[in-house]
Amino acid sequence: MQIVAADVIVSSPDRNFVTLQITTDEGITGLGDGTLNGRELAVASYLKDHVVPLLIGRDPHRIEDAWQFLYRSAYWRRGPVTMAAIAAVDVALWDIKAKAAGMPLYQLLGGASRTGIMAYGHASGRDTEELFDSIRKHLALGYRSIRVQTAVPGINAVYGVAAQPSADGTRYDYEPAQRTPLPAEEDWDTRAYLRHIPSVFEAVRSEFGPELPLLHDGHHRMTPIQAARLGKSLEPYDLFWLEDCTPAENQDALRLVRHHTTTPLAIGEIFNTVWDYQTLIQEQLIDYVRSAVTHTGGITALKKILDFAAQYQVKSGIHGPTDISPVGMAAALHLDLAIHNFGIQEYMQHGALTNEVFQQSFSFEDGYLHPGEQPGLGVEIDLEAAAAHPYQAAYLPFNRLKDGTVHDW
Ligand code: EZ4
Ligand code: CO
Repeated sequence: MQIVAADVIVSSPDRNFVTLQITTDEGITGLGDGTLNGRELAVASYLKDHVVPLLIGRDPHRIEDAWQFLYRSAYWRRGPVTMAAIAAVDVALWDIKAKAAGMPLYQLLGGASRTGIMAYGHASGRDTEELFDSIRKHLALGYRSIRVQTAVPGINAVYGVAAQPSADGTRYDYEPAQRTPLPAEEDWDTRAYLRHIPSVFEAVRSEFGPELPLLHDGHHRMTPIQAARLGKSLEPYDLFWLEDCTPAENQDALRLVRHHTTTPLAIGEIFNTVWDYQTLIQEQLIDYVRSAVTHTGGITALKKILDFAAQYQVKSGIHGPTDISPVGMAAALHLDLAIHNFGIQEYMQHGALTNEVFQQSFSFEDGYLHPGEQPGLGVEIDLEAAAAHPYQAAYLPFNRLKDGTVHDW
């Protein structure tokens, strides 16, 4: 088999997505996700201008070789743009290989290690009542694990809090990228946050009981000692994990947090390679790997990271917000089903327009996801529907402290 074409499709149904479609001379096509929220066109150009010309004529079955070739021949390694582009190629090739084999992709990754994939959803609210409503809605949808984010008194806009239910009554989620010409400015006050959050979890535990797994995302905003204090103060509420408690470019920061708290730690949604995890995994400073298939160079690379993690009892917690396309989500689900050290899968649910562009065969029942039994990933793209929703510039917000200093968002 030979690759005869590779097309980069940038569409914006509910939000922007970068999709790579690889076509072979046998007529089999494969899809890969290269969406990088707020920087989509950089990946599209990387693919179109620098990768697609290298793919034509290659044997699509040689996935490991394609990965090593794209990673090493660029000379400039790592980074979110490069690794998202490599991921798009990698996942499209796995899709082709599995379609050629007539099997769902998870079969080629070793087969199913479980019957279903436990998912967590995003509940949020501006106050306790709104938060409880949101948790109840998620429970009604079948979710058995819930991430909790709330507003903080004294802060105007906080990551992860849906501002209001949508007018048409459909369930809402928090979509951080906004279709604005400039990134929106939000505000932040760590002391106010640290004072408030334990009371939120106390209220949630007393309303919903001890069993429901609860998660929380600190979104990179604390120093190690602040994160240590938060982890410690949340211990009575038995979190499933505390995510991104510090900006983890400095892996050593997690050692301090770890020495102060038994709250499980999850990190890595902005990581790109196994090297970002080296200290964290080897020294068992974290409990869950948060990388997306889309941002770490695809299934080939994330499977290796998770196999490394398994040796240290570190589990998967694959990133699954709406800025991972249905193609990237499907790739995650096949990997989740196959690996032994599965932890949990984030599942935010895409909007109706996105589901028109991407036809999917996965299921979500009783809190558990399954990628389905279609050969390949089980996702097809409707090119006409995609073309009807062209790219729209959108940016993630950023934070400033009260005195105007830019802060991690
Ligand atoms: O803010 O994917 O755990 N999930 C998250 C996400 C990220 C977005 C950024 O594009 O932190 O909501
Ligand atoms: Co996160």
